[in-house]
Amino acid sequence: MQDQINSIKEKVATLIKNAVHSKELEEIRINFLGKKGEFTTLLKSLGSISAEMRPKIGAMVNEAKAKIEKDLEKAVADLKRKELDLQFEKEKIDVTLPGRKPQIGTAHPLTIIQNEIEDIFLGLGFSIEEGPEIDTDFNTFQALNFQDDHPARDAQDTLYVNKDILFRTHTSPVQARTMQKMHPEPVRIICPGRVFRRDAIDPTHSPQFHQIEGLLVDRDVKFSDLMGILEIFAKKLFGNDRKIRLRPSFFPFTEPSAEVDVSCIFCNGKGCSFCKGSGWLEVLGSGAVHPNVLRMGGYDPEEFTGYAFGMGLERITELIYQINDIRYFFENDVRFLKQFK
Ligand code: 2U9
Repeated sequence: MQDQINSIKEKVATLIKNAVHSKELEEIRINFLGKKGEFTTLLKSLGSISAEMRPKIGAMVNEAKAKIEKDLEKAVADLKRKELDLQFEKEKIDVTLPGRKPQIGTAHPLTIIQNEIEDIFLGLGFSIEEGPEIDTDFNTFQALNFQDDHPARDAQDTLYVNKDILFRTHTSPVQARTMQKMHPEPVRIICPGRVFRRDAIDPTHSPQFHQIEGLLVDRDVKFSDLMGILEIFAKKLFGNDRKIRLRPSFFPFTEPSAEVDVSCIFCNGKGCSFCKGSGWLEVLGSGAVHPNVLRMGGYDPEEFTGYAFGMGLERITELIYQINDIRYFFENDVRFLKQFK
């Protein structure tokens, strides 16, 4: 009998040692200590035990069962500990690792420069006006004194929705609308915004780009006022030792008109590759508002005069950041964009 009990104990000890899941230990308990377990079967097989031997055998079996119960409890606890240690190992976090720096966004270079230009003119008493990107032929061309056969009206340059509706080619319609709305009050505005030209994309052309135009209409406005405001603008945006130069030009909406250069921001006027040796960089166009434009805006040119200017935002931004390809501005390459803080 002792041999049979010892054989069960050895079998259980091996099973417990090899168990890797707590449910295996539960099966050992059921198979050996349960009502239909091996000990119960052993006792049933000893039906002919003498009365005096029964208590002795009963005690031997109970002692073996108690030992197995104790071993099972320890094995369950050990297994749970191992499972917990395994889980900790899998889920452990090394708190000494450096934190992951969150990817923070940066302002687009065009936004940075547009904000700088807006701040300069807001500081000079101008307000910001915006308007529709799709506008009428009248607000875009007629109100700006474009003759009917002006090449700018040509479908080669302008994107038309229909005969009278088009994608604005400059932000000038906003100034025209503002004059029609505000006359005879003075106007002192800048008009930033997207404009559209029928142009194939290449390093210097895009069918969509941005302009910032300005308009001042009041009594007794002189051309020298325009030169003064442009000099202040150039010094504030490009550096205080910048100079400006005006060259005669022509625009239908201004007379006289002038292209405006700033002394080169790279060689300070000596001549370099950026300014092609001239010492000057063209930055904007300007002029005294044409009387016809004042009239169509509801202002009597005998009583009111004004000046206007216009610049390409991409052009200014390319100069400041030395960017040589307009396509960088709209390709959204993070490697390009994240350089601008
Ligand atoms: C009204 C009256 C006058 C806006 C002006 C320019 C000169 C000019 C170009 C510069 C580069 C456009 O981005 S660009 O291609 N613009 O040179 N624009 S004066 O004159 C106006 C506008 C509206 C009612």
